[in-house]
Amino acid sequence: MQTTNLAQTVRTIISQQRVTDLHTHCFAPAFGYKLSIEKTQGAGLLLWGVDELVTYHYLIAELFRVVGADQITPDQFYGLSKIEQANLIWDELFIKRTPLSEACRGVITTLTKLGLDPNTQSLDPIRQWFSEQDVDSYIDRVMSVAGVDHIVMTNEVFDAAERKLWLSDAEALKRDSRFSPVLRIDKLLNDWPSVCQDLVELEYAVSEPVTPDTLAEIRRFLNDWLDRTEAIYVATSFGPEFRFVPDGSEPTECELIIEHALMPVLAERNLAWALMIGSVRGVNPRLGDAGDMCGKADISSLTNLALRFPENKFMATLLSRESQHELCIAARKFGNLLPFGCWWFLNNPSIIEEMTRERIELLGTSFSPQHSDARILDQLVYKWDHSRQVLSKVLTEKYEDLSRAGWIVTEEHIRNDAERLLRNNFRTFVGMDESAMLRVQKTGQ
Ligand code: RAT
Ligand code: ZN
Repeated sequence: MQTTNLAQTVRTIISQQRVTDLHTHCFAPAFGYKLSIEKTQGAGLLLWGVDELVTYHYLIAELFRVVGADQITPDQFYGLSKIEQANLIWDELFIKRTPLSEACRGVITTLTKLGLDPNTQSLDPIRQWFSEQDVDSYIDRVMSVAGVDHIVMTNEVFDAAERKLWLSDAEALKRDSRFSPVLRIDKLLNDWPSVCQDLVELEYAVSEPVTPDTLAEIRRFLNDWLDRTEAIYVATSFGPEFRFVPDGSEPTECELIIEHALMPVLAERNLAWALMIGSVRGVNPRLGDAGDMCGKADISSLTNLALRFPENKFMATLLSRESQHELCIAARKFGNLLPFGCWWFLNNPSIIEEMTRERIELLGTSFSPQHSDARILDQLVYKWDHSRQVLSKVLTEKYEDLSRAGWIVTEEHIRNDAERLLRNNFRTFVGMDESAMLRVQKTGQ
C-alpha cells in the first residue's frame, strides 16, 4: 500500500471497527434512569444528558482549580441542584475560559457529534433537545455514533441500592442484549471487617477471623452472585499499596480471600479477574468523587498472581504512567495477563499515544488498548472518537516502520488488527462469545 494512502486507510478502518467497551459505569435502562432533571425512573443508575455530562467529576475537579472558596466551596457546590451545578461549570470552564482540557473537549466533541451546537452561552436549548429523547432509542443512537457494539457495566455488589435491584428481579436486569454485567467486589478485598458485617446480614455464616469455614461461605457468596448476575468477569480496584506476596509470612485477609475463595471460584468458572491498581481514594475528600488521586502499583504482586494461579486469567489496568512499561514486560512473561485500557487520569491523548506505542512495541496486538470508563452514556461518543484518533496515528506510524523494514502491509492486516484491538482480544480472553452461546443453549432462546 502507498504510504500516502496508509494514514487514510488506517483512519477509515479504525473508525469503522465496532468496539466492545470493556469497562464502563453505564447501565441498562432496567437499572432506572433520569426521565428529566426532576423525574427519575426507578433507581436512576443510568446517567445521560447534558447536565450529567457537564457535571462529570473530572470537570468538578477542574472547576475547583478556577473558583476560590470566596466564590463557592465544594459543600455549597454539592448543595446546588444539578442544573445550577451545570450552569456554573459551563460558565466558568466553557464561557469564561477556553475548554481546552481533555474532559472539557470531550463535552464539545460529544455535543457536536450528536448534531448539537456547543457554541452557546446557555445550556437551555441543549437541555430541551435531550428532554425530547426516548432513552431506549437514544442508547442505540449513542452506540451507533460512538461505534460501540456492546457496553460492559460495573455492578457493585456492595452498593445497597444496586444489590436491591438484583435481589428483586435479576432476570429483568439481564434482558438488554446491549449490556453485560461485571461483578465489582472492591470492598471484599479492601475492607474485610465491614464486608463481614454485610455478609452476615445477607445470611452468610462468616466470622471476622478468616477461617476455612468463612472462606467456604465467601466462595458460596461469590458463586451465588456470579449465578445471579452472569457477570462476564470480576473486577476490583486497589490502592497502590495492594500486595500479593506468598512468601510464607502471615497472609493478610485479602491474600487469604484471593487464594482460597476468589481464585478457585473463578478458575472453576473460567472467568477472568480484572485488577485496577493505583487509585488513592479521597485525597481531598471535600471534592467527593472528584477527590481521588493516583499512585504506582506493585507489579511483582501481579506476576506473583499470574505465576501462582496459571489456571486463572488476569486483566490489569494501572493508574500511574510510571507503571506502564513494567506491566508490558510482565505481560510478555504471562499469557494469562491481559493489559487493558488507559485508565482514568491516563485517558489523555498524549499518554494514550505513549502507552499504545509502548504496548505495540512490546506486545504486538495482544492487548486491549482502551476502555471508555464512561459514567454518562453520552461520553461513549467522545471517549471513543478521541481514542480512535490516537490509535490511528500510532498504528499508521507502526505500519510505516514495518513497510520500511520490507513487509507488505495490506488492508486485511489492518482490518484484523483493528478487530483484535478494539473488540476480539477482550471477548476471546473473557470467553464472552462462548458464554453467550451457553446461555442461548440453556434458555433455548
Ligand atoms: O473514571 C472514573 O470515573 C473513576 O472514578 C472510577 O470509576 C474508576 O474508573 C473505577 O472504576 O474505579
Ligand atoms: Zn471505572
